[in-house]
Amino acid sequence: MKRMIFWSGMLGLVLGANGAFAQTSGQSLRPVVRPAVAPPLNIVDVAASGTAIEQVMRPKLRSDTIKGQAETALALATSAAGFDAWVSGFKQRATRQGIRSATLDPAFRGVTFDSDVIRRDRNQSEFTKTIWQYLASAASDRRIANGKAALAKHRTTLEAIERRYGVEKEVVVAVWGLESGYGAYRGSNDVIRSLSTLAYEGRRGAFFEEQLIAALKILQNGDTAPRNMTGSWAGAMGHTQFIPTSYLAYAVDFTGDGRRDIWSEDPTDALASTAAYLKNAGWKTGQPWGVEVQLPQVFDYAQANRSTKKTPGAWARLGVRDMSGRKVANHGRAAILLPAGAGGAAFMIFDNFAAIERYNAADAYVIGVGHLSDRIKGGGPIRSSWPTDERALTFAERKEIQQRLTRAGFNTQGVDGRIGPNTIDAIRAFQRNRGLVPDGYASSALLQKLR
Ligand SMILES: [Ca+2]
Repeated sequence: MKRMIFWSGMLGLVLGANGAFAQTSGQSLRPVVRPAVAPPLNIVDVAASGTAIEQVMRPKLRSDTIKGQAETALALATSAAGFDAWVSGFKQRATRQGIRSATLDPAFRGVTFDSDVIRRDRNQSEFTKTIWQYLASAASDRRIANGKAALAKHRTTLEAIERRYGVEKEVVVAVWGLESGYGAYRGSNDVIRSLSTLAYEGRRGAFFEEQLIAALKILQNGDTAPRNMTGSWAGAMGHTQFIPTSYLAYAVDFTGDGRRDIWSEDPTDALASTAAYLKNAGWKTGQPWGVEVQLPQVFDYAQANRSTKKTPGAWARLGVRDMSGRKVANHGRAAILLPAGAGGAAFMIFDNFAAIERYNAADAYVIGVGHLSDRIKGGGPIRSSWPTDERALTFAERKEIQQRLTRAGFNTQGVDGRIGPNTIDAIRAFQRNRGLVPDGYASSALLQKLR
């Protein structure tokens, strides 16, 4: 799962630098991990009441009219009728991929179509959050306090995991906090039922069928039993919400009982699996994910770009300093990230930013994990102000920006509602052309100028 890759994961996509998040209520947690295809992004707001915040990249199918609801109900009834036949066909495909009937039969015993899963898949809210609204939840006082308590409770285990994988315990705890509220919201859906429903009739059938095959391999390995394999409605499992393919690739047995058990109350295997995942993604021990910085009065904003990397010393010569006015320590080459454009906080981000991104590609998620880990470690809040008079753009508005830019001669290479590198480049070109600060930020103010 990676940046600019779209997840499909469980749901959403990455909106790129200007990420806005769509929020779904009552959602479960989501998977995270990067798939060969596109993983979903989702972030769980633990502090609240199991409310998840997700990024949505695609237009959602809405059924908010009575007619739409009736059509949905009819479609779901029709779908349920075809489910058993689909399962029969799927079992043949699974057999050809090495899944034995001794695994398939108990896995599908009593499994029925789950119309609630499809409703959740289709009813993503259009409501979006800005980066500062997202961070207020991701690093709320409550989530910070719960993280400190979780770290204290599992300190010995987390220190052993840190020694084995080289990933700092506060970072592992922060992922845990965002993915499941430190284990409080792991999801109680039957994973085989959810994945087979989504593979059969969801929007990304091929992706979910791949996940279903992976889930059956997990059962065939004997790591857990069919009805004990629970997770989010979209198949993300355990304390740190691994999707099945990521589990197969990265989960570890840290307790030494021979099973990679990420479903139990004991979070040990899940936390070690997260550390193993980050290590595999290139985690560098001791390197920060990022450091909040202040930019000089005169700064070439075209350099605030993920592909422009310099040492902290080189950035310091351009006037980039930490919030105390000092040169940032030399942790390696870094880029400057402006998640809310020139009007908000700036971060000097190191390679570990990209490692967290492998877990979930949304900038806001990565900053959320990183900042929460800093706070759990005792660090202070982000000091810069945010452009709070701005609001999150809707999907339709993001498309309108792309349409208007392209029409004005600044080609976004397509109109898909996602603010990716091509759109950011087009925004910067437009801004330069109009004598504006070329920060590439897609804002409601920018849309006004385009109109
Ligand atoms: Ca184990």
